Amino acid sequence: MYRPLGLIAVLTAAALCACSQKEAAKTDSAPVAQAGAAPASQASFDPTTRVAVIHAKDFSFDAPDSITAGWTTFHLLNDGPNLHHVQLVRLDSGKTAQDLGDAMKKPGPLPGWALFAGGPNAPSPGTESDATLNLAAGNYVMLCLVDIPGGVPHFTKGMVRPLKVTAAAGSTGTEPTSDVAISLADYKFDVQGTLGAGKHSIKVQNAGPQIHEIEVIRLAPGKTMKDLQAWMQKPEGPPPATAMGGIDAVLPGTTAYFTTDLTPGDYALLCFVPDAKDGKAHLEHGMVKQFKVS
Ligand SMILES: [Cu+2]
Repeated sequence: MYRPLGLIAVLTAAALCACSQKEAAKTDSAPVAQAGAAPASQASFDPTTRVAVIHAKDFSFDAPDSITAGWTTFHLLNDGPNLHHVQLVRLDSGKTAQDLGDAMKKPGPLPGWALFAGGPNAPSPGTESDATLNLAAGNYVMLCLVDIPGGVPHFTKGMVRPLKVTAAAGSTGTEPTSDVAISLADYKFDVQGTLGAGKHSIKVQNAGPQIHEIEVIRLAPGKTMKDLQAWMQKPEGPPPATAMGGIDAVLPGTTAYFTTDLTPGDYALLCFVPDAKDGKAHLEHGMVKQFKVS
């Protein structure tokens, strides 16, 4: 296991956050705004539908404390104002979130007891994403690795929360059906099926050998990947793309599902996971797939 967390955070945030310096400034006054805002978000887990609802905001998760093992759909609502996601990490060997935090402060690979288990990838503020995962029983932690504003990962500001997955007494859910399959490999997205306009259920398989993620972005009208890359180098002004979710980093051999609703426009699939060998984001190794929806 490698140590991709910081870089994922930097790149994901730089590339996808709908926040600029303006947003960062706004964040300072967020507690005031939130004081008069609508009732608190409601997290839940319904063992019948096997849907877990998670709300993310600056800087906390509202989420169920426990779910049962099996296929579960994680529905993430980003209440903003910044970009957030849910990276699930399974903690084996009795390790805790505190142990993980300590391990992440040290250089070098993450210990083998910390297993990347996916999660709903980042939707732009005010939007939603989902991920359907088949989780084994165990102790997990939910993290937000986004580090805007200020370059400090959100998990260090409170976006870290334990999730207990208990052995299922009843239903372990059903594996979703899909109309599009995307295989993740070093370093490409192999799409089977058609990413046309409309709703899709997408099956994601990590064919390895490294961990990978998938994030769907929609380019703003008239913007190109070159604009996005330039903006990533120097994030000034509004981002030239919006974030539409996907599946957070998963181990090789993992199958997960997400849904998306595509409208005409220019899109890209991206993997920001830093490479095991040189630390560069996988997208710099070519793990970018652009497509057009007409
Ligand atoms: Cu966050």
